[in-house]
Amino acid sequence: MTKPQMLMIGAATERMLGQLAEVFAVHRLPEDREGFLAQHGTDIEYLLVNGHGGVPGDLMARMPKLRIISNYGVGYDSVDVATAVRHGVVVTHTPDVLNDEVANTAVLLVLATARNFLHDNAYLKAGRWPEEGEAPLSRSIRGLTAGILGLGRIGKATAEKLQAFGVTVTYHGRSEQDVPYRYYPDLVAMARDADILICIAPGGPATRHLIDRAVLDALGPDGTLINVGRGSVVDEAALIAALQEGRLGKAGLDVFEHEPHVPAELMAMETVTLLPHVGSATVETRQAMGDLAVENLTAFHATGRAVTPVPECRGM
Ligand code: NAP
Ligand code: 8YV
Repeated sequence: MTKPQMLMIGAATERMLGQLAEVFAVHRLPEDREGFLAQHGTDIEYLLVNGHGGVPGDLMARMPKLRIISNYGVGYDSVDVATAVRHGVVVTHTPDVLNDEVANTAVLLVLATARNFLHDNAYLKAGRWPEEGEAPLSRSIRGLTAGILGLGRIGKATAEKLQAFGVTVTYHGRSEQDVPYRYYPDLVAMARDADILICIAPGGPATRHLIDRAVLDALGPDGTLINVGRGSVVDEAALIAALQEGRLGKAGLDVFEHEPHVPAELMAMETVTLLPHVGSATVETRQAMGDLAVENLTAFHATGRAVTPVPECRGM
């Protein structure tokens, strides 16, 4: 029997490829996108994308038999869900299995920025310790207040971990939740009262540049911005200006507005700790995410139902 046709855009692990090949005829989108679509576009029913590149609406129009898009990641702002729903295409993602890892990344960024660990590591390796003596003192996080923008699955996991370090948690979102943390309906007010602002909100038009000059100024010269959500939530130009002008103290960033391009101004600043979008990037967590991304495709193939559709596609 011929296998159903599946297209893969972006990276996947060997384990995922092995699992997928058992069920599907797997294609990778080649450089010659037009040539591929002309030859195979009308046969593709299943699509796997990674959360970075996503799938634009115009590509969907070239695949009229498309039934499901499985996103290998929880954030799906790069998938045009409205167009997918209009075409009757189910979109799935990988919630929960990465909460712990991404929360660890957020806490590590909080600690790395406060304690200057990467700077101290470079100081030692450059041979400066014997020459220049002890590295400068850093700051403790005990007793600080962290305001979380986006107290969702990952935000809640981060809040729990921060409490073990003696950090008080507050949060902002569109709605108040039944949680033991103070809710701020106003993001600027939360930033004003916080030492650390942690962004774990999704990307997309609704959250674009929520963290702007006013929020950064409210956080202030002793404040720290941590972003493990999406780069688009932060006005990067405003962030660079605030850091350069000393209106904001420090930043720890895993995500950027135009990945994989990171502004040279951010790279040049010692007060900034940068990671190349590795929040969930461990073997263990990527395995769990990969298994779920594949299961969404195979379960849909076998039963017509996906395991973890995005909220907009529940019931499809
Ligand atoms: P989630 O459970 O859906 O939580 C998202 C939170 O954001 C909710 O608490 C929501 O609260 C808040 N939110 C949504 N829209 C908002 C808006 N317009 N204004 C203010 N708050 C808003 O999602 P999650 O699983 O925790 O994942 C969160 C995000 O983290 C993902 O979408 C992804 O972008 C990012 N992420 C990054 C990495 C990484 O590698 N760095 C890894 C995984 C995920 P309300 O509904 O009350 O507003
Ligand atoms: C991954 C992420 O970088 O899940 C997300 O939303 O940003 C990350 O876990 C990515 O999606 C892996 O493909």
